[in-house]
Amino acid sequence: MKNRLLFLGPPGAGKGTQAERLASTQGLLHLSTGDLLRAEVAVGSALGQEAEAVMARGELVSDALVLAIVRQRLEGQSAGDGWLLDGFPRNLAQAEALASLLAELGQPIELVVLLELDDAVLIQRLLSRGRADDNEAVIRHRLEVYREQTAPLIRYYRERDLLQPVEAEGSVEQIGERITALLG
Ligand code: B4P
Repeated sequence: MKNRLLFLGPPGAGKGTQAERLASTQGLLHLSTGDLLRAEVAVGSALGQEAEAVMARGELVSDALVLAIVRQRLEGQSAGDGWLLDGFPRNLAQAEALASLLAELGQPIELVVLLELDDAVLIQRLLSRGRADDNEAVIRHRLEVYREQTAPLIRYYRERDLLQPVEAEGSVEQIGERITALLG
């Protein structure tokens, strides 16, 4: 059973929703850089203060900051434990840094799940969620940032034979079953 996983997809595709579900059924560490950053904002740490305005604009927080958070969490894991990265990496620099970190830890990625969904449905889902960064102008900007910076990772992981696309339309359970079927 594959247990070192990465979830990729546009904002609102349901990465967080599916990652939480799968991590709990499979006993994996769920690492959401979005959730970790929001937690820093909530406690008002120096890191959170730096991230808050960037997130409110729908842009990406600096690579160095996100990498420091991920490194700290993954270093504590033993090889057999398993983890699920959700919302990270978000650009090629983060993907390269992650590859070096995982090589250092001897814990390579086993599967990259790409959640695919039409823009109109994404926008509707995010508008009904109503988080601080979920107004229409910011959502559109997050989609542009995704296309420019994150979408190149689709090719990056396809070339490494790790990518599996999943249709992210349907009920949470249906999508969950599609993902579980890929774990082997
Ligand atoms: P994230 O927290 O990663 O959030 P997201 O991409 O907007 O949402 P996700 O795809 O997880 O959707 P969800 O399950 O919640 O990023 C937020 C910000 O943090 C970024 O813009 C950036 O500023 C910063 N950030 C994060 N990681 C970073 C990194 N690595 N580098 C730099 N910056 C970073 O689902 C969305 C909604 O749809 C929910 O309301 C959910 O209930 C609903 N939903 C889910 N599945 C559904 C289904 N099947 N049917 C109907 N509704 C569904």
